[in-house]
Amino acid sequence: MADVVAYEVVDGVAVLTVQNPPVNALSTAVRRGIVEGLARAEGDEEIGALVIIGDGRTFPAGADISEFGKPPADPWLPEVCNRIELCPKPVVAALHGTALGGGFEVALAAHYRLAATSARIGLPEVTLGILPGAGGTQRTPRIVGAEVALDLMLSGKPMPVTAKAAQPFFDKLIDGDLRTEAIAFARDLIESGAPTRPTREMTEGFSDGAAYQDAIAARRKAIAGRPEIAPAEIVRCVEAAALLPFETGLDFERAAFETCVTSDQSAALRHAFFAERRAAKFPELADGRPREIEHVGVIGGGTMGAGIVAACLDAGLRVSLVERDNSALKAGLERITAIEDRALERGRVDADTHAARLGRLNGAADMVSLAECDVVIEAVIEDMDVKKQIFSQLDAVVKEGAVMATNTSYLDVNEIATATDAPEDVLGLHFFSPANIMRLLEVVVADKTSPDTVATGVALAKRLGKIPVRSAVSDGFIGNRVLSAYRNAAELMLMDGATPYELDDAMRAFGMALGPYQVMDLAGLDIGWARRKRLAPSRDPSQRYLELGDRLCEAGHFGQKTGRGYYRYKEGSRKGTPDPEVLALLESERREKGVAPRSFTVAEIQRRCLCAMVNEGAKILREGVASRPSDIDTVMLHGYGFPRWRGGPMKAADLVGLLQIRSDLRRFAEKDTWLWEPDPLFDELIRKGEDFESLNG
Ligand code: TC6
Repeated sequence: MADVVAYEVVDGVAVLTVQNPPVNALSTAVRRGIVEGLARAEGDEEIGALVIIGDGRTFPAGADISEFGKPPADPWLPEVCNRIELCPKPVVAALHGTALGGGFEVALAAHYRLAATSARIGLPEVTLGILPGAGGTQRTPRIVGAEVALDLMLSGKPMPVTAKAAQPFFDKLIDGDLRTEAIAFARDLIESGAPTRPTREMTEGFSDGAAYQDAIAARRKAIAGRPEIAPAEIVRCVEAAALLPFETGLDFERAAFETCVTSDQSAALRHAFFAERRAAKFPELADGRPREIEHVGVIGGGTMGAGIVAACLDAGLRVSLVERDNSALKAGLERITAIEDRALERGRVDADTHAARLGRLNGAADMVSLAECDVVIEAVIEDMDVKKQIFSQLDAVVKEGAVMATNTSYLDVNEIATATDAPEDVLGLHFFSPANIMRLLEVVVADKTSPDTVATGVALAKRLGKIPVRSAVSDGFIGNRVLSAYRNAAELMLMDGATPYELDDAMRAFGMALGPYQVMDLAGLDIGWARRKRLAPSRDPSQRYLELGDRLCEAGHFGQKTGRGYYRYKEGSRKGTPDPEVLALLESERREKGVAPRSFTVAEIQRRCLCAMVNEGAKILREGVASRPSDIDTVMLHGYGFPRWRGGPMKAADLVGLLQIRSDLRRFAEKDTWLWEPDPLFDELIRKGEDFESLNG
């Protein structure tokens, strides 16, 4: 195996090339390799300067995230950075690709920095619940001041090296061959007798003390009250950089890093990072080969269909929209145009791109136009008969091997597939609204879906920039099943004495983007009502059922779009206020049912909601609907506003402890056993001393 850090001498310059694919993460071996390379170059009189560069697609994109949470191995990255900075010979970092996190910190510790013009830099540690703990919080502000440093560290977003704010970091941006230019630059340093230039000695970033303090104060205010630990620690460290001597600042940073890296939040955020990458690994990809996708058909130009079309156009695909008649077609095309116009108005695309996107779109009121499509996605109303009729017509017009997908949120994809003669080409692609923005895509694999069809679905997801998650056929797949359990828990608490407003406040405090009743008002109460009516004949009469939602719908209160739902909305406002009539309806239902209301603490509301989600998650796993617990987490993080810093419901349960969750479930199960009875998977895992993480593979 080649060394993870290659050492080569060119013309008196030692070139240290990190070669640790895919992203040159700074693993223990890489850190050792860099330190060894430094020592070798320092001890060799022939060497006048060093270059650190990355092989393959990028300069190191960070510390090796999989090493956090394990016992630390020497040398630590902060020591490596110090070694670089204290090297008596000039060290040049030559950046390309994505120089992120610890990778960028290595560059900050070097004495000179060059970058390919296409490179991007960033300090995304905050997205993992940590901070740039290899001196990044101390060195960055010394070069660029607090404003830009905090921008990089708190947003976590990469910045092109060509951005104005990035200029102070670089001595030169390179258009040509980076390695050749870096060696030439190092040669010039040797020839001119240029000194080392330790970042720790720089003071440019502190030159405007008032601006520095203002930036700190503004960020502190912006994050006040937020539950995440890392942003506050970052602000403290950047403040310390200006107040403390460098070495003391490093100690300060180290303590703050330890606080972050050992927190549950960081464990959860690291879990989320790997979970969304693991989700894309479908077993079918071992055999399945994706078919070519250039032309997509979408049937139905409503809100969801229009969003799907926009997502495809934005990804450079040709799209044919089909609607049932010309007026529906016109409305659908207008919806799509409006989405693309908004992107133009907001400056997200230029006029040429906007025109090119719409130029790839055509529409028709009959299915014949779908004959040449590689994939067709049906996005019409949730009605099995309508869908089956569409699929039988579709089967007759599409070319051989075209993938036929349904965007159903709940219906049985196996049954839909029976309407065709090619069930192996049928699968579910469950988009989330707005489909051109939401990154989650549940890829529903039916009994007869072929591996090639699955591979094509996954390839399409990636092309659209989505995170695909595999689900088997099940009423509500993964996300809507978990959501339904969450809502059942909420409804039972309402029945027993809580208000929708207490529920929403408690779940927002838990970290959900919106409370369950706010979400229902936003999505439209009529959607759930239609489903409840569909399922009414099969509802178990022994299960307690709150009728409040049905009463609201019968009164025409469908949520935000009608100005009334669980909340009241002023004309044009999305912010609701509690509605006393809703509370009166609730009280009267409780009276009718003979329920003596009791109060619920915030903690109990949160625990009941979490337990309901996790218990359903366990069922979903045991039934094989989801492939692994982390897939359920990915769905809930990306489709349902579950707080990322909790890692998703299954990770949150692991962090609470499965014994505790099972004991809570047993306690809740004294009433409404149908919802709370712990799934047998809990016993199985607890017996083996395992948790959900152990099932992630
Ligand atoms: C840090 O540096 C802290 C420093 C302070 C220390 C004291 N480690 O995303 P992709 C894997 S914190 C380990 O699909 P892309 C990834 O799991 C770190 N593994 O590729 C995947 O593995 P798989 C700060 C990593 O081209 C494979 O590489 N840095 C790491 O879409 C490909 O990844 C970051 O947060 C890592 N650091 O995007 C950057 N990075 O094939 C995190 C990637 O087995 N990384 N992997 O599934 C990224 O944002 C992106 O990977 C990317 C490339 C933009 C670099």
